[in-house]
Amino acid sequence: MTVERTFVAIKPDGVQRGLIGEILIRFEHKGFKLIGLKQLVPTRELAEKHYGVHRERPFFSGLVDFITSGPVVAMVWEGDGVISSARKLIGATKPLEAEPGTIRGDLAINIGRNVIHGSDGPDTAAFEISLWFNSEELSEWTPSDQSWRVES
Ligand code: DAT
Ligand code: MG
Repeated sequence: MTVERTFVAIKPDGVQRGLIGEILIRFEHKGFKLIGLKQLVPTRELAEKHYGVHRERPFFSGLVDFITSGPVVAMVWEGDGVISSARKLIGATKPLEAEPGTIRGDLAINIGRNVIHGSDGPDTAAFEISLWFNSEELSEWTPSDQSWRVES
């Protein structure tokens, strides 16, 4: 497995519903390493770039309205296989189809209010990390229990 980084964001519904701690703990307990964390209200420009791939979809303007409607908690997580593993922790896009045990499966019912975003592949992860974070906002560090988490 390769060490990867992925971009994860708790959307405004997750923040408004008081789910920040509940979501952070799932990534911490899984064993991934937190590299960057901040709360911000995204500008329309940032949101439109972030969801640029969906620009032509009918839900695009509503999605941008929603994601800019309040604070978002933006994160970078690092670890072996973290990009696809984060997507598994997050669950299916449609919360009613997301498995119990996943974040969306446990915490959401509405596709337009599905609580959390996670990058869907290596190129998207690199693009989204550089879109949301400056390099000085990212911490290089070694957890003291690192040898217990990763293959040596
Ligand atoms: P994901 O967030 O699982 O990567 P996506 O990239 O296909 O899903 O879509 C981005 C977000 O857009 C998704 O989290 C919620 C919203 N969305 C997707 N499909 C939608 C639809 N059919 N109606 C309303 N919102 C939708
Ligand atoms: Mg997506």
